[in-house]
Parts: sequence; structure tokens; C-alpha cells
Amino acid sequence: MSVCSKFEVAWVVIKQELLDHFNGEGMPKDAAEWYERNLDYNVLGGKLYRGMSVVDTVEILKGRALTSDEYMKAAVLGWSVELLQACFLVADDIMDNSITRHGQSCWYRVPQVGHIAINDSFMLESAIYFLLKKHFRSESYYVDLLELFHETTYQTEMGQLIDQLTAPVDKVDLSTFSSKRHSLIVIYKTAYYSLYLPVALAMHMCGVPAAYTIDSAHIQPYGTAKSILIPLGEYFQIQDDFLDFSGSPEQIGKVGTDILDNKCSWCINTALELASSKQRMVLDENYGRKDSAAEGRVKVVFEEVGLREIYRVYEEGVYAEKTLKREVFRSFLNKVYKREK
Ligand code: GPP
Ligand code: MG
Ligand code: MG
Ligand code: MG
Repeated sequence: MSVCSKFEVAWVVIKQELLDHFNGEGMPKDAAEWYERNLDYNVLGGKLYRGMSVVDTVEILKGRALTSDEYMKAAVLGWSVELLQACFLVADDIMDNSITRHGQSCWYRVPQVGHIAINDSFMLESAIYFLLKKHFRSESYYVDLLELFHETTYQTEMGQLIDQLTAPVDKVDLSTFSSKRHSLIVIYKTAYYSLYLPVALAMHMCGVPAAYTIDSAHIQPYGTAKSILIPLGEYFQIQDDFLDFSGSPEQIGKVGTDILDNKCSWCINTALELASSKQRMVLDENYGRKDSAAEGRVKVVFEEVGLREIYRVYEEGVYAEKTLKREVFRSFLNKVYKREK
């Protein structure tokens, strides 16, 4: 069985636990069918990078194949990250006025769903805490898991707030954008939950302590993980921003809305740095307008300033830098997990 389908098999069990509990509360059949459809529609269909990376990290940290109990625990944490992502995306698509997600209509646009999507988003989040309690209640690190989910959710909401506030619907002012603002937005709205959360969950499950001293060096493993994963998360969101402009709906499974939505994305920030005064005028007049002809004029400037090439060079630079840092992280991991005192 492929690694991914093993993870997907675990979902069948996890979903059934959620539905059994729901039914056990005496919920009627129509509600159970709705909940199941919410779970199927919103939790599946993504790339599962985040969820799978919990399982991968647990395997790396243990340095051996997992027992079936360990695998199930890691999979519950992985699917909990996917539930968190699903809850965010259902809400994000409403806030961003998006049309499609994962190659299908956004949930709030599905006939009969509408505003119920808000409650469905809440239920996807609450499912996480049901699963954590069921599978981890008696573990010493249960509170660490709860705190991590709560803190990461809060951070993501802070990021979503500044993302939305930097993109007002009725007031386009490109002078409020900057790379610094962009960096803060993407670290908070994406990097913490997408990159740091999965790895930190796996570290808790494997008993990695908050801090310790080795060879008189004071090590804070979660801080080290953060220092590596947050910049990687920034890159992850810059990819998302670039694909919003360059990717076809077939390729990315969604229709890009950043230009229409007046988003402080990597593309517009990069274009602003390079635009001539004439191009700047085109951007000022056309960015953030709910009009596809205006969107087209912005895209022309993006092409003129050579955004594709700048992105390509940026991506290669990130890869080279991360390859180097990987060696550093690996040596850190080896120190931590082979230790006997
Ligand atoms: C992705 O930004 C950010 C999130 C999914 C976080 C949402 C947080 C909430 C608290 C709701 P995006 O809008 O660029 O993603 P996409 O391009 O996939 O819509
Ligand atoms: Mg958004
Ligand atoms: Mg969005
Ligand atoms: Mg996006």
C-alpha cells in the first residue's frame, strides 16, 4: 500500500469515529448526512502535505517503522491538521469571495449550503478536539497538543486579520503594501499552521522536551524547528501567491482572486519595487478593482516587469539555502534522538 493511501485508510476510521459520536448524541439522520458531506467535501481533495508530514516526522524521529498504535496516533494528529486546514479554507473562501477550491465549487457556494458553511467550519475545528481527547487524553503530552492547536489557530487568525485589513474592498492604496507587511501576513496566516504545527505535533508525540543542555549547549528544539520551518512557510505562501497569478484553474484547482481582492501578495509587492512610473499608474488604477479587464491590465504589468523570471530565481535561491540548512537541522536531530541521558 502506498504511504499516502495508508494515511487515507486511517481517515476512514477517524471519520467513522466522528460520525459514531455524532450519532451517539442523538442527532437525526439528515444532520448526520450533512456532517458526513461536510467532512468528505472539505477535508478530502487537497494534497495532504500537512497531514502526511506529521506521520513522516514521527517516522524520522523514531528512526524505525511505527507500530500500528503509533501509526494511528500519528495519523490522528495528521488528520487533525487537515481538519484545521479545512476549517480555515471554508471560512477563507467566504472572506476572499473565492469561486472554486480543489477543482470544485467552494463549499459556501454549493446550493443549500450558503451561510451554514460558517457553522460547518466551526464543526471541522471542534472535530479536532474530540479526536485529541479520544486518542490522547491519558498521554502526558495531551496539554501540549491542546496548547499547540489553540496557539497555532490564534496565530492563523491574527494573520488572516491582517491579510483582510491590508486588502480593503473599497479603498485601494498600494502605498500601504510592503514586503515587511507581506512577510508578517504570510508567517501568521500560513507558516505556523502549515509548516511548524505538523512538525511540532510529531515532536510532542515523540517526547521531545522543551529544552535541555547537551555538551554545555542549551538547546530549545521547538525554537530551532521554528527558525527553520517559518522561513520555509514563507516560501510556501509565496508559491501560493505566484500560482494565484500564473497557474491555470486546472493546475491549481482554484481561480486566482488576489488581484481582484486587492491582496498584499508577493506578486504586487515585487511589481511595485520594479515598476516605472507609467506602470505604477496602471497598477494604481487597476489593482483591486472588481473587473476582469482591470485584472488583465495588472497582469500585463506583472509580465512586463519580468515576474516569472524573478520568481524562478527566487525559488532557486530558496532551494540552495534550504539544502544547506537541512544539513544543520539533520545534525541537530541526530544529537537529540540518539542521546541516552
Ligand atoms: C491562505 O491564504 C490562508 C489561510 C487558508 C488561513 C485562513 C485563516 C482563517 C482564520 C480563516 P489564501 O487566501 O492565499 O489561500 P488560497 O489562495 O488557497 O485561498
Ligand atoms: Mg485568504
Ligand atoms: Mg483565499
Ligand atoms: Mg492565495
